[in-house]
Amino acid sequence: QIPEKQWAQVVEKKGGPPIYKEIPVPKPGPDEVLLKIKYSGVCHTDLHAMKGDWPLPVKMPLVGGHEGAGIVVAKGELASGVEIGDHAGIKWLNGSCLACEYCKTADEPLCATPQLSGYTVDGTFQQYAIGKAAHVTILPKDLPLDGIAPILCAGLTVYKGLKESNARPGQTIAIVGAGGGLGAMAQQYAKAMGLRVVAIDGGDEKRDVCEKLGSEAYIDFTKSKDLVSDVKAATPDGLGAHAVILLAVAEKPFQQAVEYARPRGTIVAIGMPANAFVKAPVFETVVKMITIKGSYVGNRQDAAEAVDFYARGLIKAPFKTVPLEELPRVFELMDQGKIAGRYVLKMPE
Ligand code: 8ID
Ligand code: ZN
Ligand code: ZN
Repeated sequence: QIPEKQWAQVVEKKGGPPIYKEIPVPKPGPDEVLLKIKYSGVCHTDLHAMKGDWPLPVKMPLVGGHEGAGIVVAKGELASGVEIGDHAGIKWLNGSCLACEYCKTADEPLCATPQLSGYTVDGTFQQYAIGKAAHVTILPKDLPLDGIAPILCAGLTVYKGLKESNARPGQTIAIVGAGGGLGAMAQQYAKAMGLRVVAIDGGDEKRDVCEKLGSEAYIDFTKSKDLVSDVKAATPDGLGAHAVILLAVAEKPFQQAVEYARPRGTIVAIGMPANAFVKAPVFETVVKMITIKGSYVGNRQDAAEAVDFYARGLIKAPFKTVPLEELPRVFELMDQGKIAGRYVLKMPE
């Protein structure tokens, strides 16, 4: 039985805070499904959305969240490929036009008219959330919905970013922001792909997490006197990383990475600090033949593959579970850079 009202975290004005209150349960349109969300991860993107950090208009009032795992409880008459009772996930790309060049070539995150969960449409910080049937990720029923929630953005995004880095098994990848939500996942996917990991983050709690996740070296950016030479020294031949994955919510690493990437190295920008620029010295970029690129979530197949890595037991990133009510506290910790791994919100029953 689907109720009329439900609990949600609603951001009513730019800057927040989120208000825990009762709102109506939405009704799915013809091409949509309604999920009873069980768990939702909290991504730093949700904090950027509340703050209005990006040059992309955000819906207000807003129910954030885009790592929602739950059960399909209703569907529109055109919603195919997904059945009531299925376990499914709502990710950042809630929907796309399915007709443009990008959608037709499986580059749907680049669609010019997307619906973005917890940004341009309401997301998963509520008990019942809507997703386009074509874009929800079907989840195997034997997997725990709390553990799998962070795969829907963090896991998917770093998995895609690692593919975009072109790093090969045996090569070294530097992960910047390695102790955060995306970073913890990145270490696990990198390891599963046979890469060697140099983790960069700040503080001893992040060090513990990175060591447990199998990084070969941890470099503390708050303590290192020469980050560039420390990263290079941590690679087996001292030449630097074959690829760098930038996940930090700070501008400096985006300007520094070219210095510790090895010749022919690839730098993948994924983190999106407000008002930041990727800046690199032209001389070094040229003579080292460096590639600098962005990577933005992943397509539907990437999502299925990212889930499959999890299903095979290869991904064990740390997370803490708290009730939906505690979102404001999670945002505070996140703002202070104090979260090692991910927080996952449990919806009220
Ligand atoms: O598709 C995409 N490109 C995409 C998808 C999902 C998320 C992009 N993102 C973006 C988010 O919007 C955010 O900007 O990736 C960024 C990281 O998201 P997150 O992992 O959810 O954030 P977090 O858990 O707060 O982790 C950030 C980590 O960066 C570290 C912090 O200590 C934290 O562990 N960090 C910072 I802040 N400054 C650093 C520095 N200078 C740093 N680590 C190393 N060097
Ligand atoms: Zn996200
Ligand atoms: Zn499109």
